Amino acid sequence: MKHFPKNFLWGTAMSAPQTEGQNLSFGKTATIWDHWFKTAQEKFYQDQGPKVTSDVYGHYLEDCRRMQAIGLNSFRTSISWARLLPDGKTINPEAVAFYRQYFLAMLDHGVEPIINLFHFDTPMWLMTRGGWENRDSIDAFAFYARTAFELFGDLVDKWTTFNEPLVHVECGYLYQYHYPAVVDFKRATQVAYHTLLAHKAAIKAFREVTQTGKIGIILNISPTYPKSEAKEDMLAAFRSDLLNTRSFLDPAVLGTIPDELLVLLKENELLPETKAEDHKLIENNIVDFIGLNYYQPRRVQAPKVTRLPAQMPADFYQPYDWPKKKLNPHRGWEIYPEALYDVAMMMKENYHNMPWYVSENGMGVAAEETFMNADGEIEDDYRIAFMKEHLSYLHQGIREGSNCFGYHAWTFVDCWSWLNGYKNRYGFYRLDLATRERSMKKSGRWMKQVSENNGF
Ligand code: BGP
Repeated sequence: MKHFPKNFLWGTAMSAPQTEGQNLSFGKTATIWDHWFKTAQEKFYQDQGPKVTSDVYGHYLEDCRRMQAIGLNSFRTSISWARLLPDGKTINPEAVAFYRQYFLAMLDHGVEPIINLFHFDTPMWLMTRGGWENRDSIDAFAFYARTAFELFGDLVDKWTTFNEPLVHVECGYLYQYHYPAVVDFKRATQVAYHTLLAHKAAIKAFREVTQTGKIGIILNISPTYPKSEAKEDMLAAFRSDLLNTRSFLDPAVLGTIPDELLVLLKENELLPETKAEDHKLIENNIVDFIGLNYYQPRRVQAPKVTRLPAQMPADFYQPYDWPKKKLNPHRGWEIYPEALYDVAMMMKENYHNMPWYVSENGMGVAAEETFMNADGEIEDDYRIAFMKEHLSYLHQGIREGSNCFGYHAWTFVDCWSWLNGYKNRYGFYRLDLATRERSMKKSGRWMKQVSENNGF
């Protein structure tokens, strides 16, 4: 039996744009996703867009009951910025009523809310002004954050600023999976820098508004493993970690941007525009905790040819296809649970053992109906095995002193996944796309036992 620490958080994560529905009603204005679906619908899997998603707007009360039914004591979702502040300035009373009822329903069902402010859903009113390339985005986000803390601070103790801030940067400005789908390394670093400052400005606002709650940030973590110990491969791995991990984790926890990162960006003419006062904002405004989303490792090797200045991250490191890898063929991601132990040790050794939790981990599988038994239950034994393995390595890290306080699975009810629509399912509950009904999967029953026993 593997026991987890007392008061360990067992829960799931979701986000506003992937679940709420009512995308252009009750006062909400368009985000980049609503706009992109309208203008480039063919990019989206089976034309599935952000309009209805899982209709949490109409189901949140029963959903909170369902969380309780499988023993979950916590839950992360996000507020939609474009719903709360449809023009960036004016508070939408319908949004306030909705979120208050939603958060109250969580509390009534013994589920602690962890509320995130940004999950890839840039409002269009901001995007038409240049989005995160515009320095005004920092103040706009800080105003939104302060408004949310003031409106919901009596119901919410744990907050996070951004979910995976690097993802909206790389998908929007390098790899074309998010709007505006441009490819420009220099613009990407500017967007990243403003995002970092927006995070810091939100922490500053939080400390001014409240003395009681806790605030953190959710980062995607893909620990880097080099192909070999050759100097060139090791350098590639070091640079990958600089760009993909330390770029946000160091400033969030340590209050510094790594010198090596600044040198690398400078050499490659990629430094963003900055102001002298930024330094103080970055140095102060340290988080209380970190959330880490872990799905897959990153295996790299030295690039065969390098361009100077670099045009893409591939000029610093290239993917290495490890022949022994275990693969989730649906999502195309490697399954490597061992990395969770390495992540736990990284937090302990390099980040003052700051409190942290696994804020997402899970397995997306297509055509799950093929695993449905005669009673209509999805027998997702692969998901149970996946989580058990990951939890085992996490447990080892905790036993060795890493300060991890929870495990949140992605996700609660199957949700809409950006360009992939409802292709890959992740939930403890299955979503019927025709009726929006939810039904518990075998993994939901399993999770109930795990949380009841605080281990397995
Ligand atoms: C994370 C995101 C989530 C979610 C998840 C699963 O990166 O925070 O929003 O989507 O990945 O990935 P996907 O939906 O791309 O399969």
